[in-house]
Amino acid sequence: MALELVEALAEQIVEGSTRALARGLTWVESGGARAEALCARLYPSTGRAQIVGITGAPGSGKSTLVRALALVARARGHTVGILAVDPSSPFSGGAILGDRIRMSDLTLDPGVFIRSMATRGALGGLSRAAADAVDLMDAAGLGLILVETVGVGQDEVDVMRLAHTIVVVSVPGLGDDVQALKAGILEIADVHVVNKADREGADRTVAELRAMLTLLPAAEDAWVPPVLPASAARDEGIEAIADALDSHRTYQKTSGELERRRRKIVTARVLRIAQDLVAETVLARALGPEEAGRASLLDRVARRELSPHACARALLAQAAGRATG
Ligand SMILES: Nc1nc2c(ncn2[C@@H]2O[C@H](COP(=O)(O)OP(=O)(O)OP(=O)(O)O)[C@@H](O)[C@H]2O)c(=O)[nH]1
Ligand SMILES: [Mg+2]
Repeated sequence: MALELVEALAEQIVEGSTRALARGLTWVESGGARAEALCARLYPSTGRAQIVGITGAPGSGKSTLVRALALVARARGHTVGILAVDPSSPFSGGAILGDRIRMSDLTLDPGVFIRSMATRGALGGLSRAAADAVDLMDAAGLGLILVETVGVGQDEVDVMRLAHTIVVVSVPGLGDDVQALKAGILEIADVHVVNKADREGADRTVAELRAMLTLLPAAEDAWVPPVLPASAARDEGIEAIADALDSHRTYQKTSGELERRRRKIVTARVLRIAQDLVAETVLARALGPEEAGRASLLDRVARRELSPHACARALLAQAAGRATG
């Protein structure tokens, strides 16, 4: 890996070159040493952007909302980065393309940068790559970064944990609010949007959500997540959502919550990377060719002579011995 290449690309990204940013994001998507080097080089230049995660059920209107919010943010003078994280299989290219087409009028604006990212199913890969991608956008000077991901599982909740502000999008009358609660989505919301408020039942969903929020534990001076009806398709209620994002930012800054959230974000991120490294090292230890003799450890587990716990500990101890020795 040519370090000069990393350095040159990093410089161009910081200077705001869109082409360089696009190239860097491709690096990040494929992962590996050069991506790690690029992210390390750019990390000191991050920390300025407001990172907003937008999640919710499939088809709830997240992309439509992201588009509308981006337009409002542009009118308010912010530059905007959009990262659409597609959590499903690599075969979902159609959905990504669909998002791109709907976003197309934004792509003409040089103050907006849009990127879709598909997962490769790597262990911890999704949230790690998303966090690195957001860093690159941040280092490129984009002021508001909107990260869209569908709220269906733990991976997606993990992606949301990179955001300073989390917006959860619901729609009227699905009656699956309780399911969302189970998935841990509702608890992480800083702002609730009831989209498709042009449809019947929006008032009830707003009321239900507000009622549910009162059941969640909250400290006395804590931020109370607003529940905002909107129609992203009709551009209604979007200014109020943008206002809520601003208010949340202001609250975070004045209360010290921003520093706490940042701390939580980096902690989760470092843990995830460390977990991946441990998993890789242990797996390499267990399955690597040079360990042909020791692969019998796994055979012994299969034969029930060794417990999975004992085997994992043994492999970890060996890996640690190699790392320090
Ligand atoms: N009636 C109505 N339809 C909407 C509204 N917002 C979005 N839609 C429609 O809902 C459908 C899904 O919108 P998307 O923005 O693609 O939803 P999404 O949540 O990004 O979907 P996925 O990314 O596939 O999970 C589209 O047909 C939109 O036109 C709205 O406010 N009202
Ligand atoms: Mg979408």
